[in-house]
This record gives sequence, structure tokens and C-alpha cells, in this order.
Amino acid sequence: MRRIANLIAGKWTAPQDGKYFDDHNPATGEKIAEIPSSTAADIKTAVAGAQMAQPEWGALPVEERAVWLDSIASALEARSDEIAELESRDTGKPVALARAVDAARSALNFRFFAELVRELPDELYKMKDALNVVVRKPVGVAGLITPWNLPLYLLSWKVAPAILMGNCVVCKPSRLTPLTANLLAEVVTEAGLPPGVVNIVHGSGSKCGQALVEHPAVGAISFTGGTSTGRSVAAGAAPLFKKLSLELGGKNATIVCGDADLEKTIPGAARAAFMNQGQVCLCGSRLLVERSIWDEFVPRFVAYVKAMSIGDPASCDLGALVSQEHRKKVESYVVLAQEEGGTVLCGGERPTLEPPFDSGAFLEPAVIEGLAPDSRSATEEIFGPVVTLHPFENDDEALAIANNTEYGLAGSVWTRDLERGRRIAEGIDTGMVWVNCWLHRDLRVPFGGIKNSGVGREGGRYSLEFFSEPTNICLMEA
Ligand code: TXE
Repeated sequence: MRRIANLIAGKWTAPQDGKYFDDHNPATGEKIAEIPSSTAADIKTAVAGAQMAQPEWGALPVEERAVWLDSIASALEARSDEIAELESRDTGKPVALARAVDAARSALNFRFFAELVRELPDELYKMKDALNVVVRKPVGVAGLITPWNLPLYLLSWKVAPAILMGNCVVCKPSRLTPLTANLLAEVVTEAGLPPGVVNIVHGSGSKCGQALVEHPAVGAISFTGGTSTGRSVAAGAAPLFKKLSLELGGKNATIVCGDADLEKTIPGAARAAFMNQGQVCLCGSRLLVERSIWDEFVPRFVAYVKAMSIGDPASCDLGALVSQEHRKKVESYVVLAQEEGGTVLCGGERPTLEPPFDSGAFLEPAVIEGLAPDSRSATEEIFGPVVTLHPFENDDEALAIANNTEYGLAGSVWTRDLERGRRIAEGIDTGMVWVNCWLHRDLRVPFGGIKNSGVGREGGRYSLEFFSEPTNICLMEA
């Protein structure tokens, strides 16, 4: 059991009011750490630390900052197993998933942005009698607020481009999953990153997150989390004209056409539905299946889901949900779905597990059919291991169902006819669509959603643009 501290201006710092939260392992219920219950006063100190460091950091050539990103990436790679174990302990997710996704991507995020900036062409616009040169300057201090589902993966996705572009950052991780943010704090400290470039303040969203959003010296906020919280973040940032990037919830459709290769599609649709226990904003939580293959697809899909192991995160396909409270929220949707006329084909119950996992927040993956596409459980984000099945007769009907939600983040289409797949993909009102795959990521592409899934895009040069202010200089011979 560890008591961790904030990292402010290069110093390990206790919360000013001396209060701490307990951090638990959701798979066993055991207390694993104490984290600062910081307040606005701690945020204020951290922002001051960032402001102090920013002029010198921002004045470095971007190539020098890219070298810092490479050294952070190397340090994260060296601690990959530790990251996987910590992330699994903090979130309840399978260790194998934490290694393959969270740990690998956290290091890659730093490596990728260091490489990207080296390949970026200068931004020049020639006129017949003048030359326009676009210079990108840092915003200054950026506030990075991250959720509990992919803690270091999403924190590194924001920190890397933000500091690369010359900003100093104040990070506010989720109080539910602080440990790998603390590991990043150790890494940047041990790497000798100048004090104040990366500051990490632990605490609640209402006390710390909100203070960061409203701090007048924070010029940009990058937020990933729930739509309702995103609304209050936007309300806090708007009057101060801050740059704002919101990556929020999703209720994504997986569309399976009659000609899909089921050998590939069934595992693909199950992975899209249940990766990280369904706690990924990109998850395919609605499964739309063409009527012509419904009778073949459904029993095979249910059998596949039933065969997924659940329990000890060290060895199972599915681990625990992030908390008992979140499990209760997900269970309430399984009940609601049945009240709305759904039939649970499998899952939705608490598995019987041996100690110490008998007190973990586990929930068997649920497959539910018979719901009207506009029912609450088929349109609201559940963010857990629950997928609803919906038949469709033709592509127009599939699109009508897919688009009938307040969200617009992601989706996938499975068909042997790539032209048909692309046509359907273009018809879905969303930010990202995969065809015959899911979560197949090229980090250069725009990442983000529309409607209640957020505002703006990050990823590749979109991140570099978000975390900088362009100045255009038009040069004409005297
Ligand atoms: O998100 P929150 P949570 C969805 C999912 C989940 C719901 C709640 O539906 O059930 O969001 O999850 C900080 N001002 N997603 O509780 O509350 C908070 O401390 C500033 C989708 O994690 O949005 C945390 O660090 N900050 C999402 C971060 O915001 C505030 C992934 C996210 O917390 C704040 C996770 C405030 N007023 C959840 N209130 C995705 N898109 O992947 C809280 N925070």
C-alpha cells in the first residue's frame, strides 16, 4: 500500500490540506494506495509551476523537445511490464490487455509524436509577390483531464503532443486510477525533464478538474470522459475563450452484413463489444445483423461470448469493472433492458469466483435481443459488458438504426464487399469507422467524434494543431 504525492514544479508535493483518498483494486476490493485529495489551491500552485517553466521550455527548438519525448518513450518501454501490472491492479482489466494496449501505446504515443514532428513539412503558402510562413507557437499552459478506462494510454496521448509543441501541462487523472499517472511522474523526474514541464495533481473532478478548467492562466483544455462532465467542462472553459478538445461517450454500431465472413466477424464483433469489459468509448455496444444471417449469427455469437473467461485479471479474457459503483450502473441497464422488452441471451450476472476475486466488481458479458432500436438501453451509453442485438433488412435500415443516437463517435462494418462497406461507413454520422476490423489504429488519422461524442479531433497533426497557436507571417520584398 503506497501513499503517492502530486508532482508540482519538479517536487513531490503533499496536498495542501493534507487529505487523501483510498485507491482500491476493483478485482479484489483491497486498498492499494492513498492518493492526494487535492483542491483548487494545489491546482493553483501547479499552474504557477507550469507558468514558470513554460518560457524556457517553449523557447527550445522543437527538435530538442522531440528528443525528450524519445527518452520518455524509452523509459516507459523499459517499465512496460510494471505499467501493465499497475494498470491492471488499478482498473481491474486483464494484465494481457494492459500489456498489449495500455503499456505499449503509452510508450508509442511519445515515440510517434517525436517522429511525426521530424517529418512535418514547413507550412508555406507562396504568392506571386510574397511568401506566407506559418509559425506555430505554444498555447502556454495546457490542462489535461483524463478518465479511468485507459489511464496512461490517454494521458500520454495528450502529454506527448502538448509538451512537444512547447506547452507545460497540469494533468488531472481520474481519482479511480492514479497509479500509472504517478509512474509517468516518476519517469519524467528520473529523465531529468525540466521541473514544471509536466505537473500531475491527483484529486476529484469537482474540486481539481473544475479548478483547472476555470484557471485563467490555462489556455487549452483537453478532456476525455463522460458527456455530462464534458458539458460542465465546456461551460467552464467557454467564457474564458480557451481552446477545448472534448472526447466524450459513444454508443457505437457494429454492422454485420449478410455476406460477412463470420469466422472473422464473430471474434471481431465480440472484441469490439467487450474489450476492457466494454469500458472503451469506441466499443461496439450495438450489434446490427442483416436478417438473412440472423439465425446463423446469433447462436454462434452467444456461444463465443459464453466461452470468454472472466475472473483473475492475470489469466482471464475479462477482468473486473472499474468499481462496484460502476458495476451497479451497468447492472441497472441490464434490468432496464428487460423492462423495455429485451431478452438476455447470456450474461448480465455476477460470476461466482474464488477469493480474493469473490469481492471484485465482475459482471458476465451480456448479449440482449428484442429491444426497440430507440429504447433507452439501445441508445444510452452503458459503458460496460453489455451489447444489444438488432436485425436489419437493408443498408438504409441499418443506417437509420446506427444513426438513431445522440452520440457519433465510432462504428464498424463487416462485409466481403468493400465498396458496400465504404458506402455504409460514409452513411454513419460519426467520427471514425472501421471496415472488417476494429480499433485498428494509425496514429496520424483524426480521432474524435460529433454530436454528444465531443468537439474537435486529436491524433497526428490534429494534436499538434490543437496544442499550438499558428501565426501567419507574410513576407514581401521591400
Ligand atoms: O467520467 P468523468 P467517469 C463515460 C462513461 C462513464 C462516464 C463516467 O459513460 O460511465 O463517462 O465516467 C474529471 N470538471 N466515459 O466518471 O466523470 C474526473 O475526475 C473537470 C467515457 O470517469 O467524465 C476524471 O478525471 N473535470 C470516456 C475525468 O474528468 C471533471 C471514458 C473523467 O471523469 C469534472 C470514461 C468537472 N466538473 C468515461 N468532473 C471515454 N470517452 O472514453 C469530473 N472530472
